[in-house]
Amino acid sequence: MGETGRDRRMKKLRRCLLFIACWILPVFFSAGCSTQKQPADETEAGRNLVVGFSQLGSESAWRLGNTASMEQAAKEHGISLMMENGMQKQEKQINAIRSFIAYQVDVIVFAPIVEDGWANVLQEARDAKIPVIMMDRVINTADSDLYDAYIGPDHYMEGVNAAKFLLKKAEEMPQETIHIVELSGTDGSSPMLRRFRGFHDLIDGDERFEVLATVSGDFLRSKGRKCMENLLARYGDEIDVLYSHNDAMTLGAIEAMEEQGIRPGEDIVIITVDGEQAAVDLLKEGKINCVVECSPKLGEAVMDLAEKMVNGEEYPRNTHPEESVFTEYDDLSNLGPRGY
Ligand code: GYE
Repeated sequence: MGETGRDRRMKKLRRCLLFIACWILPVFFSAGCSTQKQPADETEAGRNLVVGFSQLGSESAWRLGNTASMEQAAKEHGISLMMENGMQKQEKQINAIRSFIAYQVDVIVFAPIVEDGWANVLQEARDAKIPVIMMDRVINTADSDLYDAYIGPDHYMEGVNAAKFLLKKAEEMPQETIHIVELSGTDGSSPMLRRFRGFHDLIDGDERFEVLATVSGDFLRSKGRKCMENLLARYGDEIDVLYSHNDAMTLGAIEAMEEQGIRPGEDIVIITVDGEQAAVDLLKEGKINCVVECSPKLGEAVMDLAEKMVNGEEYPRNTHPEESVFTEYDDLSNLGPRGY
């Protein structure tokens, strides 16, 4: 029997399907499967990037401002942000990073709650060839290849800047020995360790100063208040200066002082770190003497870097945002809203 019109049409269709199966599908799938590993410019300038972000918690206004900055910047860059909140637990952060590796995100960003204990999970990320950006805090490691870049403040310099203010202020203080109490942040965290070191490196050798006590308030307002109550009970009006590693603890400490009729900023000189709105307002009111700025607005720099990494472009290993120090000696009338 000769070929009918229907047979010819079927043959044509079969050839067409064969062509699609042999040529078009493989090309389509190979492109589709490898989008995560391809430079972002081949996937439309980062629009398809997936960033896994392990935030460490929600302990302060600084932290909330940092989370908001990451979310906002991801949105602006068209990046899908998979965010996990570690709720102040290292274990939770390690689990989050493992889940990002399993998901094969393009870039991992994490804010390490403490400096030690990351080697294994970061080695796993390296084995999976996923670049890692450390944000806000640093880790302690002999193997600097365990992460690819750091974006965040220089916490040591913040401690130095706090001490510099005190050295200036001391010139006008009448006490022969200036007694300091220190509220430190989360034990083992890089801002706690480095804000401590930077401050003590300048103060400890100077015999005008005596640090009565350093106690950890875990970067929390409630603990800052509690610690200050204890310090006041123990040292009373011996205390001349409070150096606090963050604004949240300072706000708690001020509550404790005012409850006992102590005038913050006058009876006790107050030096704090972060620069959240509430602290800057108190600086303007004279209840705080010095605010060392630490900016949480790191999102834009992080997303920019993530795109560069995936694009195979050059990028700096360390990026520190510009930060200042606001003091009672400055004219603060032009200082705009802080945004955190
Ligand atoms: O100073 C504090 C926060 O790691 C720099 O963490 C950050 C610190 C910040 O909870 O308020």
